[in-house]
Amino acid sequence: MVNNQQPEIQEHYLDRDCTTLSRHVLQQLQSFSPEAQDLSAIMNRLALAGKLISRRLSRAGLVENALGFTGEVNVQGESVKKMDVFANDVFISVFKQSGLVCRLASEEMEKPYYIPENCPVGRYTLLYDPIDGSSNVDINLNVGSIFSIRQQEGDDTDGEAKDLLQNGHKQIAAGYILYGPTTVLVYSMGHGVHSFILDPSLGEFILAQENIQVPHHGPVYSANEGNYWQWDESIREYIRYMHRHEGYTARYSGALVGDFHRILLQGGVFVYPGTVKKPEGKLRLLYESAPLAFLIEQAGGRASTGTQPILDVVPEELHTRTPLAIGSTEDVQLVESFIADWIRRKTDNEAIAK
Ligand code: AHM
Ligand code: MG
Repeated sequence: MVNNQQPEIQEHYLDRDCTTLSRHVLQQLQSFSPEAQDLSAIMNRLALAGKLISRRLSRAGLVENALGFTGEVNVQGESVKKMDVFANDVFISVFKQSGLVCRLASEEMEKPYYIPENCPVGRYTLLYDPIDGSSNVDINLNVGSIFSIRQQEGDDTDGEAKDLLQNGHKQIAAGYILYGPTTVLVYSMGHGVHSFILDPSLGEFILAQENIQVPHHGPVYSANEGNYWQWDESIREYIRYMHRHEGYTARYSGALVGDFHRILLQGGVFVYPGTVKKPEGKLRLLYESAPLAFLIEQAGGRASTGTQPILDVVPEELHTRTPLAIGSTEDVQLVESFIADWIRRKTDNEAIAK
């Protein structure tokens, strides 16, 4: 029986269900130019990669060879998980024949993957972290994929991808896919931040929220306090300040994408500073920090190394790491103020000692 009771409500839901990712991208770009068509097609491919990874994760405990380690160590010196390899290969398979990209650079590969000569080559480069938070995979907790799109500059005939060693303002688009109770894709092309939820019955990412704005301040701070004695004094002072003041609460999931998503929607700050063992921290600029910095700035927030905006950092090499403080403007500024204060005191003390 047809329900004619509330046609406007029905129309609203149908409209929402029809706002798929690719339609949204074209609306955002307000154009059907070849560039807009390419970017829309890239987002579609990213959505396909997200669906394939989401499907694998949802059945990981039931299929052979989905969980656990491969026994290999990656370029970062980290043990590789089978899911890292699977997800890395998914992005390559999805883009190899697409004619949209010329290279794919991943956290899991020492050098970029160049599209072979017998395949159509596009003008864009995809940079990605196939599985972010992979320590969560084997225990059925949320993980994510992070992506960033840049245009190739120059011909890169030596295969060194030197044009990728530029700051984060060069990103054309960035986003992530969060594999949680639902699979969520969040992206920005420099016109706001928008989220989509995968509707498994349709196999489509459907618009959930448009123009997300991060609150100016939030209660959450997200840091691995297990590193407390590895941090320098400025960060320890900051954490002690958070302990002593009311209105703050800690949340840390072990997957940056999950922690970031919470902060994007509810406010707060994620902090991964340098440690004694890793003075530049753990997070990779091109695959993790810069794409999320692009998103948070689009959402009205802030991303910093503690002393410099993340988007201004020029990497020395493809796998350069940076300390990261990201989230609500006020909360990131608080972290920066502790670092600035500590640098000032150190400089003063050094001057006195001379
Ligand atoms: P990964 O991409 O190899 O999983 O590493 C990045 C992850 C982030 O998702 C997370 O915030 C961080 O590493 C956790 O590291 P730690 O266990 O040192 O707190
Ligand atoms: Mg990773």
